[in-house]
Amino acid sequence: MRISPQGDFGVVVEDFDPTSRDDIRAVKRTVYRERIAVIKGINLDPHQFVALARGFGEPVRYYEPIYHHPEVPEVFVSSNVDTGEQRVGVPKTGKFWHSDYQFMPRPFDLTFTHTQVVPSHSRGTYFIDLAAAYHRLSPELRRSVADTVATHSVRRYFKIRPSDVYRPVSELLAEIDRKTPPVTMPTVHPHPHTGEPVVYVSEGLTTAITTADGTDRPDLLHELLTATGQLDGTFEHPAIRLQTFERGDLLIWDNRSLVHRALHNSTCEPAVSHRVTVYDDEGVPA
Ligand code: 7UC
Ligand code: FE
Repeated sequence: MRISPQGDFGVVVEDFDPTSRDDIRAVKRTVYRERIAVIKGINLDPHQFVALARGFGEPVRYYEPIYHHPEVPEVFVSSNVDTGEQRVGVPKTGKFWHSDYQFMPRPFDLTFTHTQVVPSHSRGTYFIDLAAAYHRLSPELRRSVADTVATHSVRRYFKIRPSDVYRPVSELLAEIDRKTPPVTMPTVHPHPHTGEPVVYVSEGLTTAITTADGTDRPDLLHELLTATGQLDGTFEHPAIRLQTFERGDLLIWDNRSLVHRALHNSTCEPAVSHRVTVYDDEGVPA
């Protein structure tokens, strides 16, 4: 196996052997240090994909079944291919800055994506490193957010399911609040595996920043989103990286230090991607 820098962000992995504990350990260590690994030359069916991810942690089924692969529910399918009654997966997923399961009590540790159908252009994922972003905050802003908490909710980006047609929207919103009540975490908290401070906020899912005495501070949320680059509609902010991929690539990223945002092409070209997310109770291997 060979691991080499991708450029200024992430690594490229060649000749990875998913059955080798040593290879898995080395890739995992690299992902927690470099945030993203692109494994080249891999073609896995959904069963094999979950088996590979299981080498890194415990695969978790997404809580909403409309995303599940029909044979392997641990595989989350993002697809714009409309096959009518037979539709598999959900189109235009993650088209907003977020971290996966940021709105749940425990966000995923690692996300794996394996693109099945790659359009010829305008498909990729933007990333921002929120551990690096913490170090770039001004000392004043760092002090202002020190004792605050951030609230996260999926409310704004919950996708209407086919079964929601003709339902009153108030009933749907009540269901969202019941199944996924807003979660609160310290705005800056140590990365669960590396201990680095992470300013874990996103434009799509963070709804509020609140001080220790209970004051809502929308101004601080706005400042943090601006400082981290998440309000830049041109995507030219220096903190934003565009990760592109080709068929046979498998992306692994550290979901607790990164926010990401999908770039979906606006043409009618088919695009299908498989995803598996895991909880990693082992952490960074020695
Ligand atoms: O359809 C989507 O954009 C899914 C999103 C609300 N959640 C992805 C996740 O893993 O948190
Ligand atoms: Fe995502």
